[in-house]
Amino acid sequence: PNTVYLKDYKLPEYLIDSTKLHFELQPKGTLVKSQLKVRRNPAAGAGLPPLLLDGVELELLSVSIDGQLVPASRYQEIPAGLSIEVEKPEFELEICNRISPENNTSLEGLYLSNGMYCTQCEAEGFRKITYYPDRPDVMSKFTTTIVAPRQYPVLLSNGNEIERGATEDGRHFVTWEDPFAKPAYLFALVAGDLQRVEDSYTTASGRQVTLQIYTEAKNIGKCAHAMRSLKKAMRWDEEVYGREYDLDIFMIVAVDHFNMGAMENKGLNIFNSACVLASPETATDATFQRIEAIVAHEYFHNWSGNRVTCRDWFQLSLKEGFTVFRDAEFSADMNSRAVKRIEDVSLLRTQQFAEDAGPMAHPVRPDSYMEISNFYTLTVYEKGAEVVRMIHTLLGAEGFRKGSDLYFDRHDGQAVTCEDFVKAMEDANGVDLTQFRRWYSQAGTPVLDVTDSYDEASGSYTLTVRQSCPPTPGQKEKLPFHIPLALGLLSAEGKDLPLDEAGNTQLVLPVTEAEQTFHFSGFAEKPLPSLLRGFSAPVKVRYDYSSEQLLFLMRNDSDAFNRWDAGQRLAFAALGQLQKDYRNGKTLQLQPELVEAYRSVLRNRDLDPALVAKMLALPSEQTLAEEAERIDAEAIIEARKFARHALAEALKEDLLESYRRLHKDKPYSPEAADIAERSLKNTCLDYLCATEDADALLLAQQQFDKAANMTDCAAALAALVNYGNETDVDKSLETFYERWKVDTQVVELWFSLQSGSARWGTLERVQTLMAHPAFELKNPNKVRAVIGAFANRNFAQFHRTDGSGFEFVAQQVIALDKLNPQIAARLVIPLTRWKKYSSALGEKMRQSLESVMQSGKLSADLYEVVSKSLQ
Ligand code: HT7
Ligand code: ZN
Repeated sequence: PNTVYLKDYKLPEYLIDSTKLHFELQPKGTLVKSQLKVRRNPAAGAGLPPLLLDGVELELLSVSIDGQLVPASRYQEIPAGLSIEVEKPEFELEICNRISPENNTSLEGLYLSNGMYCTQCEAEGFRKITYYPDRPDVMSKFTTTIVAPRQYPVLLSNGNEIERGATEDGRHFVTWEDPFAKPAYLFALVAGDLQRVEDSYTTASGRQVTLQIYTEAKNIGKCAHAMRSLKKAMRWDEEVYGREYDLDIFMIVAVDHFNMGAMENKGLNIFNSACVLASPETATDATFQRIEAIVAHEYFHNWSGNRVTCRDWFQLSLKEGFTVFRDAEFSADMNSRAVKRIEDVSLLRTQQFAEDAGPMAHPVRPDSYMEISNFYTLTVYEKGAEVVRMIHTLLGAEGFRKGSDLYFDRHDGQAVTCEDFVKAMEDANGVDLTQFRRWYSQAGTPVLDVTDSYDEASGSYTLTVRQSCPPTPGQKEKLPFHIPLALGLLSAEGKDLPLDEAGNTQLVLPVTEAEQTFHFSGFAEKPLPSLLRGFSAPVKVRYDYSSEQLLFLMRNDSDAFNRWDAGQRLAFAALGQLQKDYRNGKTLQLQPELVEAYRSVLRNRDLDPALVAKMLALPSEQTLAEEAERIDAEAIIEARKFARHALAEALKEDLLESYRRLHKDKPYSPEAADIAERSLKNTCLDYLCATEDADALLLAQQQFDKAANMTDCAAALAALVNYGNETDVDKSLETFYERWKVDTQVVELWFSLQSGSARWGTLERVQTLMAHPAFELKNPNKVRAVIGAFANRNFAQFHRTDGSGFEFVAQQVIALDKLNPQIAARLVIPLTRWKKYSSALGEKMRQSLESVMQSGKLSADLYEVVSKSLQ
């Protein structure tokens, strides 16, 4: 496969002023007619070069220019699509082609999902529908007519419906017109036998917008939460960003076969069913919150992505990083801010940091790619959002809003770059972000080594910060980043000390040099630093805290994030010691301070229960692996298992007291306060079951038997699966399946509970699950629930010392690549980190990766990931 470079970007040779599409839907042979008003781009240069149109797996039927059939001698089918000779600077091009949605298992372009036609065009899926300049900087006004048999009563596309009627042969048609120019990746079409729920929204300026959510009839009762979330998101975007919705209708469609979470097509968002459908009986609190976040994320794209879009795919973070930042702030405003931050940082630390340290590491704005689908990464999305957050921190909320207003005003209707975004922020605030731009171009996770000193005589305190960044592929040396380091200093009483003459108790230190010193004065004793408050930059901070200092911060820091982080540091240290002792064959013993710290957190009734639940959670095995110099999987597993068990034994009474207090018999609500209580209650239940006491398992069994909502039911089932006796677990799993086999989302949960369990999800059981009638290799949700959960969450079974876990995943990747390359390339990622493992296990991992490479011709997606990982 070819490598595409950012440095090679060239303006499009031709522009498309309008795009008229006509579809005649047939599973095996859908006819597509496209009529394009083509114009030579005056900015691209002189002359009339051939018109190059992208096209993949298309059957070309005819080409006409200005109503005349073009002879085959004047165009050529080339590997990338079609090349057409051009004679004049403006003309009307008509192309007819045929495609086969039924055979499309890649879920890109036009495909069928449970008998419903739907499309996925981002990033380069439109070229699987018709010949077109499939690049985001070609923006066009689309009109779409869909003709289909009556068994597909609902026919949808972007914009507003302008016509509908019957055809002479008994079919029907609907025509849609989108008044906003857009790139082809935002095109969408849906046709099916769907039901809808409808609501309306009045914008701040008083316009009425119709809101519709479409699903299969059986799911119509599961749309209320998404609709509520959509209306909240619309209001929030008006209040926080001054952004109103711009069409008369906004539609969401739920689809079962989908490669990602959802897609922000203009006016017609298409969602993975798992990210839109929920009811208290079938969805957990985590799902309710995820739906709220994803509905908001896709809605926010209407401005950050659609009205202002990306010039090229290297700029992907322009829309994704910014939109993830926007949805994170929305979720923080709707729920607990601290808990949302902890969740996002945990994801970043485990997965994005691992990506930054691995063979596929790339900057937030990559310089090159073979397959763009591989760059929908945690770096582009989550680190990209952190970069936007840092700009917010540096400018303050007001300055950031000035910047975003200027950005939207200046670039409305354009396809722009990350540079344009930063420039708008600079211009609106009169600041210089030159050095800050390195966050877009340099990969890797910076490390801050912090030391301090205190001079008793003068009462002055000095903080020294050294920054470094490890090399990443293609980038050996890094220049210093501009890092906003949020700092507080605590007195011996645990109070925030004033840091400057204005009396500020928190400052954002501008760390810009490789080594830098910051001075503070006026202290009667040495203060204790609270560093990187709120995780103000995506970096690792090393400071030599003692256990006492961490316990002190856990109790006293006014920054909730850093209270949690102090607990994590303490747990890391304890788990590190346990790993060492395990390797040296010593008897394991948990540090008593950690037990007491957890006890006092559990007893603290002033804290948000959701925060308590987070503070009680030990760092995951994946997080411990990311932090390790060299991964010793067995030591990680044994140390963590021991610590969990020891904590559970020591805190038994407190856990039971909290469980009883929080286990209430009240109707389900997805409100933050109720979610928080359920989260702490179920954390306690899981710890209690870790003792494997019969009483605790009985509690779980009772909760499972009586649960009136899926949060409690699934938490109890998970505890039973992880700790219960085999026959009982089998029975509970069977009962659960029989009750819920009609519900696709619940069956996915049932799969992932088993595959992700270290105890239950043995390789043999996972293989049995793959043979289950409800499993479908063509459905990415099922693949993620069984194989993904095994590879990413079942640390113990995936890392079996005989390497069979790796081999299993490698085989599935090979099989999947033939059906759905995007999913195969994602599933292989856990195998790519082999260099970080201790030699025997690392070698087994490398061999499975090698077996993928040797298995035959790989897709470009999979080839890119595997070849870069084997280098
Ligand atoms: N912008 C959307 C990305 C997306 C996607 C990318 C590649 C392949 C399939 C896809 N489905 C959706 C979703 C988002 O980030 O909002
Ligand atoms: Zn997005």
